[in-house]
Amino acid sequence: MFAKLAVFLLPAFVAGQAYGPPPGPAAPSTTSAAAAVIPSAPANSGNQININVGAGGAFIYSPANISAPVGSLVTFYFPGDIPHSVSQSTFANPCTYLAADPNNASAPVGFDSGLVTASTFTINVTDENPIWFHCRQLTHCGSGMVGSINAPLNGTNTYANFLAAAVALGGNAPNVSLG
Ligand SMILES: *[C@@H]1O[C@H](CO)[C@@H](O)[C@H](O)[C@H]1NC(C)=O
Ligand SMILES: *[C@@H]1O[C@H](CO)[C@@H](O)[C@H](O)[C@H]1NC(C)=O
Ligand SMILES: *[C@@H]1O[C@H](CO)[C@@H](O)[C@H](O)[C@H]1NC(C)=O
Ligand SMILES: *[C@@H]1O[C@H](CO)[C@@H](O)[C@H](O)[C@H]1NC(C)=O
Ligand SMILES: *[C@@H]1O[C@H](CO)[C@@H](O)[C@H](O)[C@H]1NC(C)=O
Ligand SMILES: [Cu+2]
Repeated sequence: MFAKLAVFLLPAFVAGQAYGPPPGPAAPSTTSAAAAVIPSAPANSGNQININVGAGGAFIYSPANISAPVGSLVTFYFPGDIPHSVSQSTFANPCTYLAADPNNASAPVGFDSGLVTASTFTINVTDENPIWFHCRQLTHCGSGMVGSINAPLNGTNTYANFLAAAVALGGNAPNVSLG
């Protein structure tokens, strides 16, 4: 039931997401050439939820699995010096970027931070549907660098199953070049 529901809702939830550069004055600069790193994510406050990407050199999002009410802003901090990304995928294909469909201009296109360091990237949570994402740096997704927002807590489409599917791909996870 959960699998069918999530697949059915996918176009709607993708269309409902808004994402882009970090909003507001609190976000640190992403353009300083002198600073190779930025601070780790500050504590959550109000509707602002923060996630570290690759903190301490580990190939993980911390936390990797969150719930975020509609209206939340989820900001990813990239405090380390190894390039990582936050790239939207689907439950069915955890390590495959949800790229534009050249045959369907109205098909959903996933968010992608790019492979970056010393940066932040913010997603606006505009509906309750699950959001699945991965790191598209070579080998990272297949080693378990995936995350979810509002994943179902039970049934098939849980974060635990998403993570297990990514790890099962391992070295067979697709390598993409998005330029
Ligand atoms: C995300 O939400 C913030 C605060 O509500 C708003 O300032 C910003 O423009 C939104 N970003 C996008 C890409 O919709
Ligand atoms: C194109 O994508 C839209 C949005 O996901 C979908 O509703 C439509 O059925 C797709 N069209 C084709 C021909 O696949
Ligand atoms: C499954 O999770 C939903 C919330 O996501 C909850 O309402 C429901 O009671 C849970 N069912 C079981 C069997 O744990
Ligand atoms: C994911 O987060 C939910 C709470 O939002 C928690 O109940 C669940 O156990 C977590 N799953 C894993 C695999 O960490
Ligand atoms: C992706 O690249 C990594 C590192 O070069 C390699 O180990 C892996 O086999 C590649 N995966 C595929 C599916 O080509
Ligand atoms: Cu990574």
